[in-house]
Amino acid sequence: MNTKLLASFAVFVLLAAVVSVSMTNSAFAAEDKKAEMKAKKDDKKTAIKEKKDTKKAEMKAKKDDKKTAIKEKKDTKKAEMKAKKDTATGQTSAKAAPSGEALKEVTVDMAKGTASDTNCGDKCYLPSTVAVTVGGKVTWKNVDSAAHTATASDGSFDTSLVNAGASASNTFNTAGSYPYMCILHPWMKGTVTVQ
Ligand SMILES: [Cu+2]
Repeated sequence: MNTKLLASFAVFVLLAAVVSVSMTNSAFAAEDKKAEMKAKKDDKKTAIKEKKDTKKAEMKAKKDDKKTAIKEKKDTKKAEMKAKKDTATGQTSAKAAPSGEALKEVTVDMAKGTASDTNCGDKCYLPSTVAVTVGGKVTWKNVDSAAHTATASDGSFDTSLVNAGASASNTFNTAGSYPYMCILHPWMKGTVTVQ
């Protein structure tokens, strides 16, 4: 009887020991798992932060690029506006001093050598400024060896190509000042005043 009780007690103790060891083990395992999870979480956090920082830097770089592009565009526009203003001023002074009386018909020579002489100035078209009455006619006579055009800056008239030795005319029915140029040799410039 006593032996049986002792044996039962021994079995109980053994069982308790086994259970306790296994619980301790599993507690350690849980601890390990926790630590691992934390490490993983930290890694993830770091990765996310790094990604965010990279994204931020990229966005900033993009923004800076955009700013530079906008500034460059603005500068170009400014320069264009200034050039336009300068041209307008030049036209006004030409208008203020018209050369000669308005005629019903005028002939303008497309002068010799103007295809290569970029400095022909007011001697590209001869004369470079002419005045006609409303309804008047201007005839361009090409006395050069190269083809030329007389093309209005505002697109209101265009002789198109006038070959060497040929002529082309345009009738002006609306009063105003009509600056024109040669589309092949843009340094050739003239003005027709209609009054
Ligand atoms: Cu020309």
